Amino acid sequence: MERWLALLAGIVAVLLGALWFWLRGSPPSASTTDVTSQPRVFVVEIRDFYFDPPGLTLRPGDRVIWILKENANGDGHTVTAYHPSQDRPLRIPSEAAPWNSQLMTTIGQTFTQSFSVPGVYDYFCVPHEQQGMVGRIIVGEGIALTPDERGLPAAALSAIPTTAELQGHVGEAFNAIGLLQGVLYLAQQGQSASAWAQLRLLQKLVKEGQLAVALQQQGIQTALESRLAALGTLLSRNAPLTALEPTAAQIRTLLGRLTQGE
Ligand SMILES: [Cu+2]
Repeated sequence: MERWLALLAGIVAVLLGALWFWLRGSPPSASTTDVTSQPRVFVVEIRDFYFDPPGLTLRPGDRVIWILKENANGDGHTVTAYHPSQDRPLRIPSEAAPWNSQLMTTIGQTFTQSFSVPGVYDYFCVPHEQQGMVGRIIVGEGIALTPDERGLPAAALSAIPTTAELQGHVGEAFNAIGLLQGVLYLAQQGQSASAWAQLRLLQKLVKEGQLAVALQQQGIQTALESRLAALGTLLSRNAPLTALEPTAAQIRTLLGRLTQGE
């Protein structure tokens, strides 16, 4: 009889635990998997006439999704690797395959690229390369970074983040912006467990390393952490994108303070 009571008590405890998770709204998978090793989703917004963020530092396996956000002139934008196949000098690892999104003209249109070969990747927008619409992605750690800037127009040279910037707190702030935009994208796609896991990565990023130091120097680390917690609360309630956006914009503004005037 006592064994049955113990079993019953065990079942009740499990059910209460499940109920607690359900009420809290946080997917159990997100709290049990190791969020630091899974592939991440970075979103780069395509605007008139720049990529936001203009640089990222990835681990092999990470995914980048570019989303067309602005097209005021109607001439569209592209996401195109610097490669001889595009009549440009080779500015991606020689073993990596080149890519070209073709002209994107519909707001909300996306282009996705996963990165596995370590190295430095430079890309540009075909119609607006001469206006400095370019970006740089570093994949992997401990890469010999000897940026050879031959073959870039002057406007592109002044707009492209340097490899030193990308490996410092500016690069970490760019990564945080890309991850934040990725959180919104995942939430919008209904992938709430992934959005939640990625938000935790973001929270970890602002607590550690060069980004944490830079935020402390600006006196905005606590404010940023509180906004991230607020975003987490909204996510756990499955709030619609329109409800997430104001908080995300506040986070974006705080992170932007670290990337200006560099
Ligand atoms: Cu463009």
